[in-house]
Amino acid sequence: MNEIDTRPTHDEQGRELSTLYPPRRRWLNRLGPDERRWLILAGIWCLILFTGMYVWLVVGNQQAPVESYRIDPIDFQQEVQAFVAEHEVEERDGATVVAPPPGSDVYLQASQFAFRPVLQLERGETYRLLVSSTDVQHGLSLQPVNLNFQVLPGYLYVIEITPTEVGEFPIVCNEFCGLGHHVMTGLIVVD
Ligand SMILES: [Cu+2]
Repeated sequence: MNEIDTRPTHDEQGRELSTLYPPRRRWLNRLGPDERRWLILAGIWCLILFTGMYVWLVVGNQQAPVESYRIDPIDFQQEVQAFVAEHEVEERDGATVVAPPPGSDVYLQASQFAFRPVLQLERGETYRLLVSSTDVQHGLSLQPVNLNFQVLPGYLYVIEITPTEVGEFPIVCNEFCGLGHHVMTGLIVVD
Protein backbone atom coordinates (compact mmCIF):
# COMPACT_ATOMS: atom_id res chain seq x y z
CA MET A 1 0.00 0.00 0.00
CA ASN A 2 1.10 3.58 -0.54
CA GLU A 3 1.87 5.64 2.47
CA ILE A 4 -0.03 8.87 2.44
CA ASP A 5 2.23 11.90 2.52
CA THR A 6 1.06 14.09 5.38
CA ARG A 7 3.90 16.56 5.27
CA PRO A 8 2.82 20.17 4.62
CA THR A 9 3.28 21.29 1.02
CA HIS A 10 3.29 25.05 1.78
CA ASP A 11 4.50 27.20 4.71
CA GLU A 12 2.37 29.81 6.49
CA GLN A 13 3.28 32.42 3.85
CA GLY A 14 2.03 30.09 1.13
CA ARG A 15 5.47 29.31 -0.22
CA GLU A 16 6.05 25.91 -1.84
CA LEU A 17 7.83 23.52 0.53
CA SER A 18 7.67 20.17 -1.17
CA THR A 19 10.89 20.76 -3.15
CA LEU A 20 12.75 20.89 0.18
CA TYR A 21 11.97 17.29 1.16
CA PRO A 22 13.31 14.13 -0.31
CA PRO A 23 10.56 12.16 -2.08
CA ARG A 24 8.42 9.73 -0.15
CA ARG A 25 10.01 6.34 0.21
CA ARG A 26 7.56 4.69 -2.16
CA TRP A 27 6.85 7.49 -4.60
CA LEU A 28 6.05 5.29 -7.60
CA ASN A 29 2.47 4.05 -7.52
CA ARG A 30 1.96 0.38 -8.14
CA LEU A 31 0.43 -0.49 -11.50
CA GLY A 32 -3.29 -1.03 -11.51
CA PRO A 33 -4.61 -4.32 -12.98
CA ASP A 34 -5.61 -2.64 -16.28
CA GLU A 35 -2.21 -1.00 -16.72
CA ARG A 36 -0.49 -4.27 -15.99
CA ARG A 37 -2.65 -6.14 -18.51
CA TRP A 38 -1.96 -3.58 -21.27
CA LEU A 39 1.76 -3.57 -20.57
CA ILE A 40 1.93 -7.36 -20.80
CA LEU A 41 -0.12 -7.33 -24.02
CA ALA A 42 2.09 -4.62 -25.56
CA GLY A 43 5.20 -6.55 -24.51
CA ILE A 44 3.94 -9.76 -26.12
CA TRP A 45 3.02 -7.87 -29.30
CA CYS A 46 6.52 -6.36 -29.48
CA LEU A 47 8.02 -9.85 -29.26
CA ILE A 48 5.67 -11.14 -31.99
CA LEU A 49 6.64 -8.28 -34.33
CA PHE A 50 10.31 -8.69 -33.53
CA THR A 51 10.23 -12.42 -34.32
CA GLY A 52 8.04 -11.74 -37.35
CA MET A 53 10.78 -9.62 -38.92
CA TYR A 54 13.09 -12.61 -39.10
CA VAL A 55 10.39 -15.11 -40.04
CA TRP A 56 9.24 -12.85 -42.89
CA LEU A 57 12.81 -12.40 -44.04
CA VAL A 58 13.14 -16.16 -44.62
CA VAL A 59 9.57 -17.28 -45.35
CA GLY A 60 8.47 -14.18 -47.26
CA ASN A 61 11.72 -13.95 -49.23
CA GLN A 62 11.77 -10.20 -48.55
CA GLN A 63 15.51 -9.67 -48.58
CA ALA A 64 16.53 -8.11 -51.87
CA PRO A 65 19.77 -9.57 -53.20
CA VAL A 66 22.11 -6.59 -53.18
CA GLU A 67 25.86 -6.45 -53.72
CA SER A 68 27.66 -3.16 -53.29
CA TYR A 69 30.96 -1.76 -54.44
CA ARG A 70 32.85 1.52 -54.24
CA ILE A 71 32.74 3.56 -57.43
CA ASP A 72 33.89 7.03 -58.41
CA PRO A 73 30.80 9.07 -59.42
CA ILE A 74 32.58 10.28 -62.58
CA ASP A 75 33.48 6.71 -63.62
CA PHE A 76 29.89 5.68 -62.99
CA GLN A 77 28.55 8.51 -65.13
CA GLN A 78 30.88 7.47 -67.97
CA GLU A 79 29.72 3.85 -67.73
CA VAL A 80 26.09 5.01 -67.85
CA GLN A 81 26.81 7.16 -70.92
CA ALA A 82 28.47 4.22 -72.69
CA PHE A 83 25.55 1.94 -71.75
CA VAL A 84 22.98 4.45 -73.03
CA ALA A 85 24.90 5.04 -76.28
CA GLU A 86 25.02 1.30 -76.92
CA HIS A 87 21.40 0.38 -76.24
CA GLU A 88 19.38 3.56 -76.87
CA VAL A 89 16.16 2.89 -78.80
CA GLU A 90 14.10 6.07 -78.66
CA GLU A 91 13.34 9.38 -76.96
CA ARG A 92 10.21 9.54 -74.87
CA ASP A 93 9.03 12.82 -73.33
CA GLY A 94 12.60 14.09 -73.41
CA ALA A 95 13.97 10.97 -71.73
CA THR A 96 16.18 8.38 -73.38
CA VAL A 97 14.73 4.89 -73.56
CA VAL A 98 17.21 2.05 -73.43
CA ALA A 99 16.52 -1.60 -74.27
CA PRO A 100 19.40 -3.71 -72.98
CA PRO A 101 19.70 -7.37 -74.01
CA PRO A 102 17.99 -9.86 -71.68
CA GLY A 103 20.12 -10.99 -68.81
CA SER A 104 22.60 -8.14 -69.11
CA ASP A 105 23.94 -5.52 -66.72
CA VAL A 106 21.64 -2.52 -66.69
CA TYR A 107 22.64 0.92 -65.46
CA LEU A 108 20.39 3.32 -63.63
CA GLN A 109 21.75 6.69 -62.62
CA ALA A 110 20.19 8.82 -59.90
CA SER A 111 21.01 12.52 -60.20
CA GLN A 112 19.33 15.73 -59.16
CA PHE A 113 16.50 15.45 -60.33
CA ALA A 114 15.86 12.33 -62.39
CA PHE A 115 16.57 8.63 -62.73
CA ARG A 116 18.19 7.97 -66.11
CA PRO A 117 17.70 6.31 -68.51
CA VAL A 118 14.21 4.86 -68.98
CA LEU A 119 14.72 1.09 -68.98
CA GLN A 120 12.85 -1.24 -71.28
CA LEU A 121 13.10 -4.78 -69.92
CA GLU A 122 11.56 -8.12 -70.79
CA ARG A 123 9.33 -10.11 -68.53
CA GLY A 124 10.82 -13.24 -67.02
CA GLU A 125 14.42 -12.24 -67.75
CA THR A 126 16.87 -11.58 -64.93
CA TYR A 127 18.91 -8.38 -65.04
CA ARG A 128 21.59 -6.95 -62.82
CA LEU A 129 20.51 -3.41 -62.06
CA LEU A 130 23.59 -1.25 -61.38
CA VAL A 131 22.52 1.79 -59.42
CA SER A 132 24.44 4.76 -58.10
CA SER A 133 24.15 8.49 -57.58
CA THR A 134 26.33 11.16 -59.16
CA ASP A 135 25.64 13.84 -56.58
CA VAL A 136 23.76 13.40 -53.30
CA GLN A 137 21.83 10.67 -51.55
CA HIS A 138 18.64 9.56 -53.28
CA GLY A 139 16.02 6.93 -52.57
CA LEU A 140 14.98 4.52 -55.29
CA SER A 141 11.40 3.49 -54.82
CA LEU A 142 9.91 1.27 -57.48
CA GLN A 143 6.14 1.61 -57.73
CA PRO A 144 3.64 0.08 -57.24
CA VAL A 145 5.59 -2.98 -56.11
CA ASN A 146 7.22 -0.84 -53.44
CA LEU A 147 10.83 -1.92 -53.63
CA ASN A 148 13.01 0.58 -51.79
CA PHE A 149 16.75 1.11 -51.96
CA GLN A 150 19.10 3.81 -50.76
CA VAL A 151 21.26 5.30 -53.51
CA LEU A 152 24.49 6.89 -52.39
CA PRO A 153 27.20 8.64 -54.40
CA GLY A 154 30.43 6.65 -54.37
CA TYR A 155 28.66 3.32 -53.97
CA LEU A 156 27.46 1.01 -56.69
CA TYR A 157 24.55 -1.23 -55.82
CA VAL A 158 23.90 -4.32 -57.84
CA ILE A 159 20.29 -5.37 -57.54
CA GLU A 160 19.18 -8.54 -59.23
CA ILE A 161 15.70 -8.15 -60.66
CA THR A 162 13.39 -10.41 -62.62
CA PRO A 163 10.29 -8.55 -63.80
CA THR A 164 7.27 -10.81 -63.39
CA GLU A 165 4.59 -8.49 -64.77
CA VAL A 166 4.24 -6.53 -67.96
CA GLY A 167 3.59 -2.82 -67.53
CA GLU A 168 5.05 0.53 -66.65
CA PHE A 169 6.70 0.88 -63.28
CA PRO A 170 7.47 4.42 -62.19
CA ILE A 171 10.41 5.12 -59.93
CA VAL A 172 10.16 7.92 -57.42
CA CYS A 173 12.84 9.38 -55.22
CA ASN A 174 11.91 8.94 -51.58
CA GLU A 175 14.91 10.64 -50.02
CA PHE A 176 14.78 14.44 -49.89
CA CYS A 177 17.59 15.47 -52.24
CA GLY A 178 17.06 19.17 -52.92
CA LEU A 179 14.61 21.68 -54.34
CA GLY A 180 13.55 19.47 -57.26
CA HIS A 181 13.09 16.35 -55.16
CA HIS A 182 9.32 16.26 -55.69
CA VAL A 183 9.74 15.97 -59.49
CA MET A 184 12.46 13.32 -59.37
CA THR A 185 11.12 10.26 -61.16
CA GLY A 186 12.18 7.51 -63.52
CA LEU A 187 10.55 4.64 -65.38
CA ILE A 188 10.97 0.94 -66.02
CA VAL A 189 8.89 -0.49 -68.86
CA VAL A 190 8.38 -4.26 -68.94
CA ASP A 191 7.36 -5.88 -72.25
CU1 LIG B 1 14.88 13.06 -53.96
